[in-house]
Amino acid sequence: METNYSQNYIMKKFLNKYIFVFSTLLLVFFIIENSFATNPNNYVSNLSSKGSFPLASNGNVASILISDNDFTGVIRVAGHLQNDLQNVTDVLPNIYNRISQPEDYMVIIGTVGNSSIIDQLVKEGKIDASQLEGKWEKFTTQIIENPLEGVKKALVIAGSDKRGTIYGIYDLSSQIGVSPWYFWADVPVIKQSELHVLPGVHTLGEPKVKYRGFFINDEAPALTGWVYEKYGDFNAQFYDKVFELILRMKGNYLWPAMWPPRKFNVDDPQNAILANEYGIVMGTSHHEPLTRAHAEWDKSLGKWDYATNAKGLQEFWRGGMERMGNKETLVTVGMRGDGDEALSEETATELLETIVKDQRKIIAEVTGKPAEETPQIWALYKEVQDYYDKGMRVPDDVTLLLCDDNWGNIRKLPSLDAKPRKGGYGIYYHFDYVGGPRNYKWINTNQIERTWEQMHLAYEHGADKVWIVNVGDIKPMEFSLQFFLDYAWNPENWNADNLQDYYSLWANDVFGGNQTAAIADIMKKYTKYNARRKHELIDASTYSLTNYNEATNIVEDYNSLAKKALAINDQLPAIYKDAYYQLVLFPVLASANINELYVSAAKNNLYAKQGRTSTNFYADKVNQLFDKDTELTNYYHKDMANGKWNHMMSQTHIGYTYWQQPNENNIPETIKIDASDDAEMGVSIEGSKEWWSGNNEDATFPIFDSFNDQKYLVEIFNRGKKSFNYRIESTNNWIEISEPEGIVENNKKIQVSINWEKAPENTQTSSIKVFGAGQEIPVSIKMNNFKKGSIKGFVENNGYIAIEAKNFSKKYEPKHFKWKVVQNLGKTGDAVISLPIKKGRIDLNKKSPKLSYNVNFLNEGIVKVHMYFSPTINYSTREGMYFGLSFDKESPIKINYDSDPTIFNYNGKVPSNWHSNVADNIKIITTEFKINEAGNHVLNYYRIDEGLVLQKIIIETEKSQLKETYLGPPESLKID
Ligand code: REL
Repeated sequence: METNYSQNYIMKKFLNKYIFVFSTLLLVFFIIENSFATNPNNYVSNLSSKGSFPLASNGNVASILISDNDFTGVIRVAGHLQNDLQNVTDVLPNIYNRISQPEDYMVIIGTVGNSSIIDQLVKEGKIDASQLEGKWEKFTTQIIENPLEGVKKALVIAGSDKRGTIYGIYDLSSQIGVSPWYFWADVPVIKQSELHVLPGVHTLGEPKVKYRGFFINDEAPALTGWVYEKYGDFNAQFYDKVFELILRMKGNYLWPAMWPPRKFNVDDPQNAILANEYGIVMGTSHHEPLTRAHAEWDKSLGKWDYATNAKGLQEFWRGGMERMGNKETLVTVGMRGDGDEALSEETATELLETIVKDQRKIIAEVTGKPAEETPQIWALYKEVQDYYDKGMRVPDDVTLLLCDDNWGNIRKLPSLDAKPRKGGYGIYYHFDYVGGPRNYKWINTNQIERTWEQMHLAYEHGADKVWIVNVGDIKPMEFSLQFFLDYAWNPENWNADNLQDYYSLWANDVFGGNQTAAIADIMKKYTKYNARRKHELIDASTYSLTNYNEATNIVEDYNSLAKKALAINDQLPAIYKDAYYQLVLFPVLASANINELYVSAAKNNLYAKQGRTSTNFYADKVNQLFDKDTELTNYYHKDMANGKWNHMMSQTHIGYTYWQQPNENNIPETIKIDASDDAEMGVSIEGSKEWWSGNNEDATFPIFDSFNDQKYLVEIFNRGKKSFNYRIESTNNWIEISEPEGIVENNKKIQVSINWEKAPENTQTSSIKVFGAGQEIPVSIKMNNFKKGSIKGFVENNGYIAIEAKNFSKKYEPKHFKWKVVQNLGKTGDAVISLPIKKGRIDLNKKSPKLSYNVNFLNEGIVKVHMYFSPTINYSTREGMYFGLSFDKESPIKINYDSDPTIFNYNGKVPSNWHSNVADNIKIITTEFKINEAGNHVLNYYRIDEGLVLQKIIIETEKSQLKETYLGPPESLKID
């Protein structure tokens, strides 16, 4: 019986702990036999059971047998298993190349067709080679009785090819508790003395995406500083660690670091040899053809210009191919300008076609094989996509590497009915980027939900040949990267319904079951908060200080997350603390800190204008938070893991003024004021940038209504050095004031609300008066005490209705269609997508898939419906991207999400609003409707095209009442 499951390793580990506990119970009841059959994901237990294999038991660890004619890389990785077993059990198992000393229990490792031992087992019918032959990267791990003379039982790990066997070995390592991140994130190995492998054929099958890997890029100052200190250079000692990491995560592909002066093949000739030995498929980035690093092009070779220097370039590329030899490589073809530049102002299609033709000629000549026998990619990156759009084609065997917009939004996908191509399609994606609108390379700002959603789209459109992601310095992208590779192994494992489990699976795996749910929650929230806006783009003006409490909420949310993260840290066993700091705590603390830094700077600037005494406090606070950023970094560099990761967080990140990073962190500008010696009162109110002191203009709160039961803040502040007494009086007894009198030292926030029981019905106006330091400042109040009556749905409030996409009142799903809530996707709540993707565009009519939102309007008139979508790019080969909207029973109107004109910028062809869309991480589409009557209505949202990700809806009912904020107002009250 084959237990053929295809979850990646992380799936297998989650229940490990519980399974052990559970199985112990079962053992007590003597029904151990079946205890693991229900969970195919774990095949190593701490308990022996019927038919199990004693990998480690009673102080013995089974010896490893691997034939010496197997791949050197497989033999090397078997050595890693030997070390892993020692790290777990404290016993170093023996490793043999031939069966000179048979033992009762042995681990036999080998590659079908490359291992005399495995081939003998196949010949004798002891293992079934048909499960492996001709397969890509597959392994089987199973127990064989009497495999060889003198051996009672063996655990046989057999691979279909080099990587298949290597994955089999590392899979066993992960089963015994060695994380792929044991080195790169100091995830501890937990000691175990009893390790028993369960019967059955354990396999992950074949991966669904053929080449899966990452690009080390933008690698200075962080990674470079670290590498220079620890290894001297980007040499084979460094890459050894990178290759191992890739393979432990079951990836197979790498674009190496290439920022000049780095040249993978030249810096250390062992680099490429080692990669090949490990079975790592090497490539070069999108603009480095025929395996040549960009930095290898020397001015003495002439101009990087095919029109004038074809010969020089051809020789250069020929050298690359000669050096490559038989090493497994995906060869980049095509050409861009010198470095990461466009080739020419115009789209030189004909020239580029000639270039690719000539490159293929070189490939064929040097390899001595037809060009199509060497795997190649052509990256449609930035302006290159335009060549393709204008009709340029490359031979069918070349993989078309489609790209995102550098901000995680895929720019092009094959049409759903595209004819199959031999080379297929791949995706080049980004978790880190250097370029406009801003570099983002400091800490992780990626949500796995968006990665899932975009790569799911890609997979559904048939882009499954290559998935490669730009990970910058590797750290601190650990979590996102592991998700990317896990998802690439089998995109069918993860869907909108189970995606949230990834957090707990990961947390459980890394932290050994300690605080799993709490850590999962932190990961989920910090990535969500960080994805709202890259830190590099945040400044003092990002969040509103006055509207909807936005800036305060942002700081409070981050700080409460930081508090929880610190509390978890206190509870964690000491051995996990280094891993926890780098994977969880640092990104949370540093992100919370930088957000508070900018909000404090904003307060300082505003308060200076208002002459508040506390202006200087916020100037000092900015200084403290700026220093704290350095402290957090210093801990990462100097204390964490005894200084192992020095330099890794040295990326500058505070005080950007344009797309390129500042040379050093620059503290935001602050102002100090000299407050008057006496007390002087000032007043500000929520929802207004104004402030009042001795002037007679009216202050007016936003409207209070009985449904939303708002509580607005009035802030009394001191403009002088002496404190003063204040008093607030209200004209009516239905106005409630949280602290009607007291003393103001600096600032005092007082809450004003309405007692709806006492308040008269319908609309009323009233006021309060604030007295202090010899002044008297009135604040007007307008309130609506509605009768509940027949109101249904989201209720209008101060000129708007705000709705989170997932809170629809009803959904309509015709046969084959589904609306899916993707939890945690988006800036404030969850997002909604329409599935299946494969159904593509459908006609719009009243029977189309529909989400309905009940709303209630206070008045008739024109309303603006603002639909907040994730900033998806129209990746499709057809015109436009459409959805439908209607109110009530009206026929839906068709709206083009992609109606903004296309422009060309440094990123190639993008929508004209691309800059603000990616910076704000939202694309808002606004449509006007006329509402003929106040009261209950239904807003309907229809699918036309697949691929749109709806996060939120804001209906603006009264012009200029909707206040400016970064995230939009919080969700309105809903009456069911
Ligand atoms: O993110 C990218 O793909 C590009 O910025 C880089 O590949 C780029 O070429 C850069 O590192 C330097 O040349």
